[in-house]
Amino acid sequence: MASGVFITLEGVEGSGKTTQAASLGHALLREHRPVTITHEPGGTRAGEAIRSIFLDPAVSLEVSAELLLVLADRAQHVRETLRPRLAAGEIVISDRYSDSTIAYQGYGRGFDLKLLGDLNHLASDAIKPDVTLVLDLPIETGLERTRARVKGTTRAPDRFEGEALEFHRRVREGFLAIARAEPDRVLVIDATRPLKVVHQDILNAVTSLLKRRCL
Ligand code: Z5A
Repeated sequence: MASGVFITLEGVEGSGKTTQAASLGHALLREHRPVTITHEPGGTRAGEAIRSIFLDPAVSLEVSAELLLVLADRAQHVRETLRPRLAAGEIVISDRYSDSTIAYQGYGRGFDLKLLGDLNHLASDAIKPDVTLVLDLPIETGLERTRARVKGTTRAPDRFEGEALEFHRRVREGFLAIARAEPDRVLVIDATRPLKVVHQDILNAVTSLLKRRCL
């Protein structure tokens, strides 16, 4: 495979991944670089169908069904979007990827981490991010942000927004544990700071990666 660069943004809910993925994408496009911004669950037609079941609070899902759905989404996303774009030499930015499975289904739901590693390997066709930026903040701050966003709208909380605080705490700890285990790939960014400051840290990390790759 290819000359492309794979960047993932991870973190708990409301940490700013979607906003920062867009700002990073715009900054790289201004430098005339080829960029694809994508997300999980979703990012393909099949993935968007899976996403609507996955997040629907009215759909009751067994935890194993939840896990298999997110892996099916990843298998499609990798083969339909990620691998071809990377093979074409693009910079691909994904809002969530396989570390979310370790954090949510592993640390959050309690699935065996070794089993998840093997399943992630299968679903991702062994495609690993070149760099992962974990946007870290207290879960209360993230949940406040997402609540403020839906205030005054008719949107109901999704299946994950309705989970107990303890679940979200375990997920945050999961992301931090992944970062401790893989310091060469994963960078933790303090996401409590203003948008522009967080953006600058992300851009610095990506710029230094592109320089190392002579891109
Ligand atoms: N999931 C899983 O269980 N297993 C998996 O393997 C995968 C996913 C891949 C996807 O939900 C759910 O799927 C997710 C985990 C699970 N559920 N949870 N939790 P999603 O895609 O709908 O939601 P999300 O990924 O959690 O994203 P989010 O809630 O939209 O948050 P975000 O993308 O991190 O943040 P944002 O939308 O950019 O910002 C949220 C608000 O905060 C918004 O109003 C911003 O303007 C504001 N914001 C952002 N940054 C700042 C700063 N720095 N200061 C102030 N305000 C800010």
